[in-house]
Amino acid sequence: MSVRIYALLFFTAAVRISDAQPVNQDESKVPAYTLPALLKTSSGEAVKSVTDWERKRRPEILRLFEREVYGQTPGTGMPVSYQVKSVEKAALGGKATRREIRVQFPQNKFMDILLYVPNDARGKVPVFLGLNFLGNQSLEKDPQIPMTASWQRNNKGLGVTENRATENTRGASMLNWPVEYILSKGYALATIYYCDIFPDHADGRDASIQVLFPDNKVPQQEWGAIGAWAWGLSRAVDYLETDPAIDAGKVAVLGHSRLGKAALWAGAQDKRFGIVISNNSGEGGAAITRRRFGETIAIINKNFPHWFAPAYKKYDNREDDLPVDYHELVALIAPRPVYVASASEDLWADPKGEYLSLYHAGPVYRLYGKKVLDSPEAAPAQQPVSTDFMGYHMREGGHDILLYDWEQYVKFADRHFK
Ligand code: GTR
Repeated sequence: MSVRIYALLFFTAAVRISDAQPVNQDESKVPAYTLPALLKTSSGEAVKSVTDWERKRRPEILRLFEREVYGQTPGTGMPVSYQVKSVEKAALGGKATRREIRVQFPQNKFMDILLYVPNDARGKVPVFLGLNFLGNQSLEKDPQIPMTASWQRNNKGLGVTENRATENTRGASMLNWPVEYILSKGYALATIYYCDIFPDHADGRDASIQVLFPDNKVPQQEWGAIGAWAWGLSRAVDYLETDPAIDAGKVAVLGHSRLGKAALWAGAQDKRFGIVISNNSGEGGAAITRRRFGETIAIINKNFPHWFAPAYKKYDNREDDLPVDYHELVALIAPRPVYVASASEDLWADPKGEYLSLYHAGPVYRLYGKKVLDSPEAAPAQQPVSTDFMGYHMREGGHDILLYDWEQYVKFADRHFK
């Protein structure tokens, strides 16, 4: 099954639940809105330099996303150990070494990193890192990749019942993870099953890594699943920094859809991510929420009550009261390279709104002297646009991550990592 079908299950649910709140997919009905000023502090001071941005405005915006959107991410101070679970030196017909590394947290919590490194690499290699939807065994039809035992959403098509992955999921995400292509371009690939970190359902918290942080409970600001997934991505970098095959100064984090939201939030908080890529992340990710085009805050909070901090529910149907918008999430990544991608038929995620976050983050990149994307119009489908530090494309087609998307990410990463 591709991610597309998987997402469709949620999409139909969302449309049904939102009967009471019409979903707008008509550009002419996007209301007039004013974005929160990126370069003005909450006390009204103009932000004129990188120093002003880094000392005053950036921390302010980061705090607002913690308080009002994703919740607070706790620190790291806990014992963690790494255990190699399996090694195959002749994976992909001898082209790669495949390892699986268990990141063991206290209380028997863990996440398993599946790591491919090209065998013809000379020295340390840059790496793409992203969470996956169906388990590490879904990347390849290879019986040696251990089947995830973590919670999985039941799925008739894949024969998943009782929330446990089955053999049918082996290789089920191959179209989304063109492993050989990525390796052939000189990159390693690291991935983790997202439900190792937080099982993606409303009652997932008790089985998630969040139980390791019983004190992380400022009322209304408790972190949601997106915060936990982002935290897991940072723990993966902790590991990659110890791996002699990997150039941990060159980690490109990426994610599709809900995992694109997590990638952006991870990239915003943790400067070790050298490139941040959002694939069809939509509402609560790259899309400007004030446009109220496609999915809205009320819909996402209703369908996925566990994704965000409780505080985010205050903004159901009140987008204009949210003290941030998502161009500011992208701006938190500056001056590191950032890439946003949409799909032409993925109106639910608001392609135009996804582009506009990138466009409106431009002033911060300009503060750093970086060239920005300066057209307010999203580029047409299949015509990627980029500067060295900002990239965008709209793939023809639906909500998914496919080879075409990866080709653009590799090209963009090459400019910095090669
Ligand atoms: C949708 C959800 C989106 C997006 C997507 C996915 O149903 O409304 O925000 O995250 O799921 O993750 O595939």
